[in-house]
Amino acid sequence: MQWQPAQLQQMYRQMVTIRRFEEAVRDLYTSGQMPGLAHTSAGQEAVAVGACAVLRPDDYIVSNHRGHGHCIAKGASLDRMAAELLGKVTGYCRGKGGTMHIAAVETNNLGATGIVGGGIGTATGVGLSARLRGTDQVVVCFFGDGASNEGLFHESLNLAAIWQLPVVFLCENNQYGEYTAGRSVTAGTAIAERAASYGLPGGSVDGMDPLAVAEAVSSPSPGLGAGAGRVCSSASPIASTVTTSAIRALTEPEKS
Ligand SMILES: Cc1ncc(C[n+]2csc(CCOP(=O)(O)OP(=O)(O)O)c2C)c(N)n1
Ligand SMILES: [Mg+2]
Repeated sequence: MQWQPAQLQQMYRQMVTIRRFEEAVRDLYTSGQMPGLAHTSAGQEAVAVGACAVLRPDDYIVSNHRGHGHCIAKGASLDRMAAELLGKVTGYCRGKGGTMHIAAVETNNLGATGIVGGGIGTATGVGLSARLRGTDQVVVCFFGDGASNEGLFHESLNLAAIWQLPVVFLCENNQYGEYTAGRSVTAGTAIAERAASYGLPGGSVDGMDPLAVAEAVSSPSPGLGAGAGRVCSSASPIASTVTTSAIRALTEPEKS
C-alpha cells in the first residue's frame, strides 16, 4: 500500500491520542473516580489504528472489553467517551454503558462487551445484515487471544465461511487472557491457523506495526476472490501479536 505523509502523521497522532487517553483512564480508575472495571489498551494502539485506517466511515467495528483504542480510531469524540466512562448523561450511552459497554453508533462502532468473545457473534450477525442488505460494507471484529478459545468463535467462523460474510476477525494476541499465559490455555501454534479449519484465509502480522495491520485488514482474501479493490470483503481471521513491552504497559496497578 502507498501511504501519504499526512496519512502516516494522522495514524501516529491517533496512536499517541489513544495512549494519552488510556493514561488518563488509568489515573481516574486507580484514584477511584471511575465506576466499574477499566481495561486499558495501552500497547495495542497500532492494531486499532492500523485496522481503522483502511475502513470507510460506513464500515462497522465490533469491540471488546479493551476497546477504548478501537473507539478512538473509528472516530469517536474524546469528550463523549470520557463522559461515558465517568457515567455522565452526556456520554455516548447516556452514562449507562461505561468503559465495557460503550458504543458510538454514529461512527458505526457497534460497541464493546464485557462477555469475552461475545462480540464475535455480534460481528457475524452484522456481516449477515450487510450481505442481506446488499451493501459492500465490511465489519472488523476485534477480540483477544482468550476469546479465540470460546465456542462462539468457532461457531461464528463456521457461519461466516458458509455464508461468505464480509467480516474480518482480528485477534489482538497480547499473549495473556487476563492473568493467564496464553500458551498454557491455547492449543496449536498460531491462532490464525484456526481459520484453515473453516476454509478461510488467515495469517499473523506484527501487532506493533500499524501499516502491517492495515495491509492485512485491507487485503482481498486470496482464494475467495471477493476483495476486488474493496477492503477485505470475505471472512478473514487474522492474529496479530504484540511484544512483551506492550504486555507490561497493559498491566494495571491494583485499585487501592
Ligand atoms: C464469557 C466470559 N468468561 C470469562 C470472563 C472473565 N474475563 C474477563 S477478561 C478475561 C480475559 C480475556 O482475555 P483476552 O480475550 O485475551 O483479552 P485481553 O484481556 O487479553 O485483551 C476473562 C477471562 C468474561 N468476562 N466473560
Ligand atoms: Mg489477551
